[in-house]
Amino acid sequence: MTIEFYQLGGPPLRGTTPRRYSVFSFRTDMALAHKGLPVEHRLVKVTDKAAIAFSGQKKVPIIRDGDTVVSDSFKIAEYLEATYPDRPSLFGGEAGHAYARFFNSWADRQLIATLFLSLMLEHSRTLEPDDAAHIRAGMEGATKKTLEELAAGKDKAIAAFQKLLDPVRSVLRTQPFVAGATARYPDYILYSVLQWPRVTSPTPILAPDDAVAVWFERMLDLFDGRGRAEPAAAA
Ligand SMILES: N[C@@H](CCC(=O)N[C@@H](CS)C(=O)NCC(=O)O)C(=O)O
Repeated sequence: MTIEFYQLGGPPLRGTTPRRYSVFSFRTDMALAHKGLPVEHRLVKVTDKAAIAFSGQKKVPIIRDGDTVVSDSFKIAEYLEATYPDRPSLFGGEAGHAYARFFNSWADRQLIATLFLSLMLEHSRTLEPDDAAHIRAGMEGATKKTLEELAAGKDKAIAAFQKLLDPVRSVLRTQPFVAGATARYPDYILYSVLQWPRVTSPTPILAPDDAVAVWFERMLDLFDGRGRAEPAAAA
């Protein structure tokens, strides 16, 4: 059965295909590709809460698999792993599941928290006016700073983000992927954290020879270049 996958969509950066820009949905997108499941993509505006009211909450990603509706990217990964055990494993067993849970928490609380607010001004400029106003109100309400004030901290935020990635650089010296010999869910988490800036801001976040940037290029090539197909802000 085809799985319906709801994520955020906005005006194309170039061409005619609407751009996708939900960081957490980039994880789900790769998780579904990893499992090789048939997917129907549904893009929704961030302001269109009516389109996702069936899920009983206001955020994406959401999947609908038959009668089952699951929201929250990590819960979706757990659902896919439990429901489709005969497909390639996202976690690689119980220890891998625990590692992915840690990695998810680290990425959200450290990586995203350090970098993303400083890119929200550029991000909002790529959206339709109502969606941009929604993002501005949400971010400024949460931080009590304007998007312009947050953007002024961009260089510092990028430097701090690069430093946070040091353990990943160390791990990538001994294995090709964050999760080991092959890409699994922790790789998709980190991929999402780099894919969002890639499609949001023309400012490079990593030097091209950074081991994490080299790994990210490999991630963009997975599943027939699924990630690379999303237009980069800098191109
Ligand atoms: N912990 C959730 C976070 C989901 C989330 O924050 N999604 C954002 C898009 S990336 C959203 O839908 N925001 C709705 C809004 O800002 O109104 C997950 O991992 O899925």
